[in-house]
Amino acid sequence: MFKLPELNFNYNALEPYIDEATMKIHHTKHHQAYLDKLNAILKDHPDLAQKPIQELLVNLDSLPKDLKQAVRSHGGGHANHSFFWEILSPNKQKPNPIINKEEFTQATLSVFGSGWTWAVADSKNQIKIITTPNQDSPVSQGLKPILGLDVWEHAYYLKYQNNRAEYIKAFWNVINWSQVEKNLNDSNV
Ligand code: MN3
Repeated sequence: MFKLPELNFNYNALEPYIDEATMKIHHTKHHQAYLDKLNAILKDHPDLAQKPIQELLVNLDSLPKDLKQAVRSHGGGHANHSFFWEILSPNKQKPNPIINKEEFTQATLSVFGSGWTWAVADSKNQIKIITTPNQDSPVSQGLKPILGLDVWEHAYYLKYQNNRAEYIKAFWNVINWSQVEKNLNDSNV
């Protein structure tokens, strides 16, 4: 069974950039919903349910056909949110210039519908900015996520409504740059 990870900070800790209600609903309702569906899908597959979620996402094609899309969506949702909570911090830190803020911002503004923006490292450890639709994980493309931003409306609508640009600007104040550094140096995808 996959479990909801605890946050390293309180729901109100990212105020005023990300509001308490959004954090609470996002963690306990949205993330939990991906988990509930993932666990339901894998109920009869204990061998798969005990693997790290990244391992399932890296090898989507090796999954039984009837599970592939469901793991992609709900497993991706679980992995992406678990990753996202880790790269947030209430303690303002010095940005790492390895990630181009302007490029990341433009990519985020370009996401049509629901999706994510990522800074990823490719197999040669080159940093790229990409976006993925829905809950697709970069690891399914063989890319290692370094930084990620949830661009689903549930991540910002309560406070920012349609103003995604303000949400992106706010995000830059709550990035856990030491975790970004850790992701960068992590040898695993
Ligand atoms: Mn979300």
